[in-house]
Amino acid sequence: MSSVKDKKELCRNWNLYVITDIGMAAPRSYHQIFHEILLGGANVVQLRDKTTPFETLVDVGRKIKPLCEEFGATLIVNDNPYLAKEINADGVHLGQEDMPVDIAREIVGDEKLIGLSTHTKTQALMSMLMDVDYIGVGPIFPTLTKTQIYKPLGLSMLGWASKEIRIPFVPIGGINTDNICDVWRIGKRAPAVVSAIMKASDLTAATKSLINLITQTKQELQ
Ligand code: TZP
Ligand code: MG
Repeated sequence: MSSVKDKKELCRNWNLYVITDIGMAAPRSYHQIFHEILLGGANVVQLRDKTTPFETLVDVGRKIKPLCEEFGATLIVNDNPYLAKEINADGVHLGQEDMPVDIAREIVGDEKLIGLSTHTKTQALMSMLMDVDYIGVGPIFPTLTKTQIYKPLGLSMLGWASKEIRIPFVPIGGINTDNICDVWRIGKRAPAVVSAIMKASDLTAATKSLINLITQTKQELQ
């Protein structure tokens, strides 16, 4: 990746942003989780793990990065820019309570993506003044995956974001087969999912079915 334009282009081509949860996907290994998701066709995957030690995640990262490359998928690391740098991931995703964006940028450099979670219109608008490449917007619906500190924003937030937010964004929170078509219709952006894939018995089939629903909705709108 070389320019800001290339990075924006990459984000705009994402089809489904899958976030890992090794607990939900047990007893699979990270290699199995990534392989199943990538076989399902997702072209961006986030390694999200708040408990495994750094060194273990470095070992994991060294195995899954070549796998993502083989499938042409973007690899994002949650929370930790040092881990993103160490395993040469494509980017890091930060929360509002994580390291400030400018410090993360110094660690990862200009070529890598920085994503930022936003939970209010103000946070989403502020992100456009920051050195971030894309934002998460959510939770859109109630979710059990993340301890709720922000109230669900609803689909109306996505209508607003699709008009007002001039950088790539990813709807997140409680998105599943029941609502993903509405999310696409209103937000027109590929959403991020955790439990809709991680809790499925067949991760490949679950990934395919969400991508198919998005593809169908896109076609209906053309
Ligand atoms: N950030 C906002 S909501 C959320 C994160 C990480 C959790 C989304 O998980 P799920 O299972 O797709 O609702
Ligand atoms: Mg975080």
